[in-house]
Amino acid sequence: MSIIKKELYKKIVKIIKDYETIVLARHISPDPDAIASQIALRDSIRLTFPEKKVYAVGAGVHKFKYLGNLDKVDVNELENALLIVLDVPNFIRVDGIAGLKYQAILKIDHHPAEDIIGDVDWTDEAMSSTCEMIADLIMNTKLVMDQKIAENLYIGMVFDSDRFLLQNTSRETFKTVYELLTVSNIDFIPLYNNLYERSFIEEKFRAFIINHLKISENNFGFIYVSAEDLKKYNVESTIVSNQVNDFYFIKELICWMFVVYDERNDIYKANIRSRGPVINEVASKYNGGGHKFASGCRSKDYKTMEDLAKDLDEACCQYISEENI
Ligand SMILES: [Mn+2]
Repeated sequence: MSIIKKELYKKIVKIIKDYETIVLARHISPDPDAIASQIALRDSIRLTFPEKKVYAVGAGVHKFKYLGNLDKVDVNELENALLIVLDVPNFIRVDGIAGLKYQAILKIDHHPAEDIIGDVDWTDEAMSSTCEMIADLIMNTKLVMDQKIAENLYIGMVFDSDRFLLQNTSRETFKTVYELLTVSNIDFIPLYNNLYERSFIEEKFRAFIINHLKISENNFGFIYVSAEDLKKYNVESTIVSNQVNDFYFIKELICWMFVVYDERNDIYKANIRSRGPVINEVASKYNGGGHKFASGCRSKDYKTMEDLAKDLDEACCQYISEENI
């Protein structure tokens, strides 16, 4: 381990040690990396420092319940807390901390930096998942690991890297996975049941996307899913973001954008993926964010989605001419 990293890990353990009350938070609409990193680090802190009060906050998601329970706690009543922010770079997307009076922030994240700056800050865009960071941290400090923590970290790493297919999966990622499996000896194959099992309805909905996706001459894919479409298939709007990763390695697609209308919140949500042009810079023009090749955007106005789609198509066009594809 490099000296810089050793120093960083020391600082992380020190700030955790320094606080009696600790609140761990992550982004709204959480995915397995967000929830697993939150629960794994909470459980590890509890095992290492049993006297501390440690809470994982934010709204739970039924289908990720297998990762463990979140804590029902009134954050307004907590004082002098350390806030640990995981897997999210901006305050506006942190779930469950409204009214919390925190003294300091420890941030651990693999998204491009935005407005959250930790008193101890470990932001590394090169990492494939937040769980990869937490796994490496726990294995190289006095923080304690157990079976369940190891399982959660493994699930988060597999999910965010899409089974080690995506950008940012590195030799270091495999090294961390190898070490995690070695020290914990977890049975990892059965974990895929929770992560990848899906209903036949979801598969039918995927067929709907396949049948209705429009692909431009610049290899840009676009689909708009209306509230009526969702009703017809009896699915929630979150199904769209769950499926966007299933469209990698289609020859005719270098970038794709799925837009869904979320009726409950009266908002249009776009999920964008790319295996060519950098897309988060394009999306940021429309207040979107995310990673270089996995991005998203929300707007009350459909026109924003159309404009963003046009810009992405243009980015594809440029990418193709530059790369001579
Ligand atoms: Mn993540």
